[in-house]
Amino acid sequence: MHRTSAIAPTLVAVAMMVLPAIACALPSVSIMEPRQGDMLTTSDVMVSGDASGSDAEWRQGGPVDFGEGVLDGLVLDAGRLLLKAPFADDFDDNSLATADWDLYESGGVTSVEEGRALHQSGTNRASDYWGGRTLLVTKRTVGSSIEAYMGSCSGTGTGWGAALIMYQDEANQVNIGLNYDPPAWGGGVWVAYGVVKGGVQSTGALSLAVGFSHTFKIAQRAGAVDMYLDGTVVKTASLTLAGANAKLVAVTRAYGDTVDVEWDNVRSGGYLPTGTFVSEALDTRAVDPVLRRVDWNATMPAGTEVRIEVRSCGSPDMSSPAEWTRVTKGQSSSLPGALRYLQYRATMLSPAGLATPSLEDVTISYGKPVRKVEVSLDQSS
Ligand SMILES: [Ca+2]
Ligand SMILES: [Ca+2]
Repeated sequence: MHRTSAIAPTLVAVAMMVLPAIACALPSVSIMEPRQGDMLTTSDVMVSGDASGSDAEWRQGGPVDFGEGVLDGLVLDAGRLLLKAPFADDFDDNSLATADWDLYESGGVTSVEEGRALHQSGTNRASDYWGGRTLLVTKRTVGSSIEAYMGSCSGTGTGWGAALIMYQDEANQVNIGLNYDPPAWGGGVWVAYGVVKGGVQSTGALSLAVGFSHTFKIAQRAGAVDMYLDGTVVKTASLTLAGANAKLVAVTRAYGDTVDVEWDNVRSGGYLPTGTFVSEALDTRAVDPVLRRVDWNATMPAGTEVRIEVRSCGSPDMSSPAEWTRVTKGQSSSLPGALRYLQYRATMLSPAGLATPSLEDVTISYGKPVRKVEVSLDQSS
């Protein structure tokens, strides 16, 4: 120890517990006759009291926390995690997903994803009814149901329409949508359906369309297919469609007719059988945190499940982490040992796909033992 100043400066000794944050039982730190430039040795610093560390809680939930993790097969909806539908497209990125859709266009009518929606529009340059069609077909089966929102539908000429189709093959399919006929053929825009069962087709008008924004849905149940308009069954057909996919179609009747349809929020019924969420890594700011309790809030309809696992790692990039360890809800004993950075993984299950669990939040409580006390000398006063 060396002392170079003849007059002892006024020192304010500030004891700081850097690891961990302030505990309820603060140890006291005394600096014995400090001088500017002093090297502190253990004989100068005495720690007394109970340096017992502190407890902390990592609570995760809502769009921000869940938005910082990695979702696979799940969606973040109103701050909760849910299983995804087997097929869904909100057309929000202005780029048609060619991995999901096959596009068929003819006669000058095109399908373009723009403005967070799908637009099917154009002018018939062919001479037959289907000449001006545009078809967009999912490459996936669509589960028990398919629905789509029609934001608008309009056209000019002798006839035009747009429909959602649940499609098994040319001989077996069901559609519902809007269809315009000129006055001589009934007049007005109608909600119309079409059923092809074993190659036999039946079609009909259900009601005059009130406005041109509607949600259409086609849903299967045992031996029957229900057609919905804005959430209400308006027609039922007795048939079964196997491995069906969905088509969105816009048609015009004759050369020069135009059609302009906006589709959005295509969604298949049911849910994926499984999905996972991996959280960001939490820096506990403790060398060896102690897990105290893991808890969460979830809704689990019959046939669904939520599993939570935790792991930790000594580095923030979670390279070479400890193994995932599954924990039970509210578990507060026999928890795994932890390193500085904590992470959890939620696995959501719905084997039959009929309902989705909902994960609202996850809370991990942990203790931070004292391993180090840092002291600084503030000589400013
Ligand atoms: Ca897209
Ligand atoms: Ca959209």
